[in-house]
Amino acid sequence: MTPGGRGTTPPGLPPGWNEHWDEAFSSADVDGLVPCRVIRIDKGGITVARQPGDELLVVAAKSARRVVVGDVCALDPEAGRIEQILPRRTVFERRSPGVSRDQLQLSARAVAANMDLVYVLQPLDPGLNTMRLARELVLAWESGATPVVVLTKADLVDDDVAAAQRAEAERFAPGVEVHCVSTRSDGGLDTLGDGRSPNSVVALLGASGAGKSTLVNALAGRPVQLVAEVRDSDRRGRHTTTAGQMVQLSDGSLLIDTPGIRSVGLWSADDGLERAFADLVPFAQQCRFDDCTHTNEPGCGLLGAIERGDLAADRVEAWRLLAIELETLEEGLEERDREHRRQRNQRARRRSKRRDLVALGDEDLDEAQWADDDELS
Ligand SMILES: Nc1nc2c(ncn2[C@@H]2O[C@H](COP(=O)(O)OP(=O)(O)OP(=O)(O)O)[C@@H](O)[C@H]2O)c(=O)[nH]1
Ligand SMILES: [Mg+2]
Ligand SMILES: [Zn+2]
Repeated sequence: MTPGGRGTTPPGLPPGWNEHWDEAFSSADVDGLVPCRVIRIDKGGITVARQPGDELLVVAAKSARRVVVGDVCALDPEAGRIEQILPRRTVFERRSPGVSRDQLQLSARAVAANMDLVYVLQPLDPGLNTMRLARELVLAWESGATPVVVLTKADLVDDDVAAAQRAEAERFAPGVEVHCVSTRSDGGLDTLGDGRSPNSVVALLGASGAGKSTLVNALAGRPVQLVAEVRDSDRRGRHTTTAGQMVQLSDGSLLIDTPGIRSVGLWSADDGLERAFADLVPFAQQCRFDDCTHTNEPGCGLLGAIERGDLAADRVEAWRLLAIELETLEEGLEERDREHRRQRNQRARRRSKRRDLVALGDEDLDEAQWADDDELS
């Protein structure tokens, strides 16, 4: 925890502690262990807080190696070792970095846990990217937390431009609160706080340069995260934040800024997709064909809704692209599982062949080896 943070957590308990964690901790098998919360993960290791203001560098037992910022854990205080991760209430997961959609080694990586809200940040300058917003909302919903859209850098655009982009964001985020903020003029930061209750945990999601760390610093009222100028040439960020960190605000709420959640590769997110596109779902259910691709079929509920003006074409297109991406991912996962099973069976067959060979006399060996080669070819 960053020194100076005043929480509403009772003394002696980790930041963001509440009845849920009380119950979860007391029903876990934690004899001799104490509760803690992971507040930073960087090259130096894992830092936890046993109470607000506390910072302790620890290690993790093998079973707890995959801790992420926000995790609530059981700590062996003598050994300085995390023994257990308590079940996560929400978790932000994304596809592992560097793994493309069509490769077999698909895997998920958790990057933040136990948040109540996800602030989805998009800068008003250079401007809203609705496709990215749609994708980020899918991920935010999928985490189990509630998304809030935060349009940043309001001081860089005229009011009418901000209003138009806000309307566009609302169109792409039905049922989600949308805020325009500026950290330069303090604009909108107070109303953003109205949605947080003491002890609520907020993760920040957004592209590099969107202003996540600047927002953390502004809300914390002190420089707790590094900030870098966006490049003038292309207005892109520089991937400044290299460690995940949880910061406590004076109202007791906790913010999580992690480099892992600025990039947004979808990971199995069917529920998230349905939540983010809840406005489309009733129309999709009207399609005449179960395997409708919503591109040219007669009796397509979505195309009909576009024609009647009930849905916007760009919104349906965003949904179609994300749905295809998820489907491709699922197929990739199935393929990966099939491949794993095939390799396992092959290894088992080879092992049993080897056992047979040992049991056979020398003169039978050649023939048996030929049989093995036949089978493999
Ligand atoms: N004018 C203006 N600039 C802002 C505002 N918020 C952020 N910036 C600038 O945007 C740039 C990027 O901000 P960061 O907070 O580092 O962005 P980030 O999202 O944390 O980026 P990564 O750590 O790379 O993921 C910095 O130059 C900030 O000063 C704002 O409200 N107004
Ligand atoms: Mg940052
Ligand atoms: Zn259809």
